[in-house]
Amino acid sequence: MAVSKSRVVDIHTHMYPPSYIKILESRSAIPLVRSFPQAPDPRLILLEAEVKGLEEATNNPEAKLPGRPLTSHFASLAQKVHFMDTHGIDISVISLANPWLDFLSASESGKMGESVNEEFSRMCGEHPGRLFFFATLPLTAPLETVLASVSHVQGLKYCRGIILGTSGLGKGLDDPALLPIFEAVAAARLTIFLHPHYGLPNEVWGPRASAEYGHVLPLALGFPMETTIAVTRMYLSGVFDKIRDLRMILAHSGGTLPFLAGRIESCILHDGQLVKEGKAGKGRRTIWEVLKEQLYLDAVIYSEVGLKAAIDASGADRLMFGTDHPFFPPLETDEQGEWESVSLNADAVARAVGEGSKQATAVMGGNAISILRLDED
Ligand code: 5CU
Repeated sequence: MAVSKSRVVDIHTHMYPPSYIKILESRSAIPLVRSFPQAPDPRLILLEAEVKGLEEATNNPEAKLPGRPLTSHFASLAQKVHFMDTHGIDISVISLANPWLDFLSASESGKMGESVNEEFSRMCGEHPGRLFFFATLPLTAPLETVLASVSHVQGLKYCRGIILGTSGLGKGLDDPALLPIFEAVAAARLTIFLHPHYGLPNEVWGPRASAEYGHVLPLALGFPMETTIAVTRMYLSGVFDKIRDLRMILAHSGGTLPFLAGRIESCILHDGQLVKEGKAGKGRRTIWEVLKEQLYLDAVIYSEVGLKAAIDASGADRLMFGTDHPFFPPLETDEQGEWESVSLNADAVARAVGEGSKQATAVMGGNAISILRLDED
C-alpha cells in the first residue's frame, strides 16, 4: 500500500442519479420533484414537514416555495468533482440521498436498487481512486431480493458499504427480521452508513413551525433524534452483541448519542424490568463499549463542542470528515465557490483536535482510508 501525503476524504456526500430524479418527477406524493412557474429550478420536496408548504404553494402562486431548489449539484457528477476540487477533497464516498428506495413497492425496488447501484459504480469508475460509494438496499422487496442485492454490491469494485435509513423493513432497526440482512452485510465486510430521513412527528414542532421556522427544527433536531433513537433501539435489542462484526457509521456525529450515552446507561441500570430479566447485570456490554468497538461517527456537527463529545464517546480514530453536499449550499454567495457548511465542519475539526495535528489528519481522511479500505482495489 502506497504511503502518500495526507488526503481529505468526504464520507458524507450524496447524489440522486438522473434515473432516480425521473421517478421523483413522476410522483404526486413526497418524495417528489415539482416545478413552479415562479422559480427557475424545480423544487425537491422530501420531508413530511414540507407537505403543508407543498399544498400551500400548489394552491397559491404567491406562497413561499416548498422544499429546496433541485440544482445541478444533486445529480451531476461533473458538479460533484468540481465541488471536491473547490474544497480540496481528494476522495468522496458518495451515497444516494434520502429517502433511498423506501417509497418504492416490493416489485419495483429490487430492479431500481440494482440500477441505482450500477449507476453509482459506473460514476466511481469514471474517477478511479477519487470516488467510492455506499450502495442502497431494496428493503421493501422480499428477503431473498435484499440478500441478492448485498451479494451484488459486494462484487462492485468501488462499493465500500451500505447507506441505510432508520425504517428497516418498516418496523425499525431492532426488528429481528433484519438480522439475516445485518449478518450478510457484516459478512460481506460492508460498513453501514446510518442516515436519518423521517425525523419526529410534525406535531412535535408545533403550529408555527411550517410558516415561521423553515427547516430548522426537523433538520437540526428531528434528524439527530431519529438516529439516536434508532441506534438505541438496536442496542437494547442486542443486535450489536448478536453480530459482533457489524460496523456502522452514524450520520451527524451520532445524532445525540455521545451526549446521551450516560443517561441511556443510567436508565438501563435503574430499570426494574431490565434488572429483573437479567439484562442490566454483569457481562453486559455498555453503549460506551459499542461506541468504541462497532460504531463510527461522521464529523458533520458544525462545532467543536459536538465534535469533542463525539471524540470522547467514540475516539478520534473513529471519526470521519463529511460535507453533506449537496445539502446546505450557500444562500448568498456563488454555489460554484466555497461552501460555508464545509468550512464550518473543517474548522471544527481543526479547533477540536488542533490544526495540522495527527488527529486532524486522521479525522480529515486517514481514518476513512483505513476503515473503508480506500487504498484497496
Ligand atoms: O436539507 C435536507 O432536507 C437534508 C436532507 O434531506 N438530507 C440530508 O442528508 N441533509 C439535509
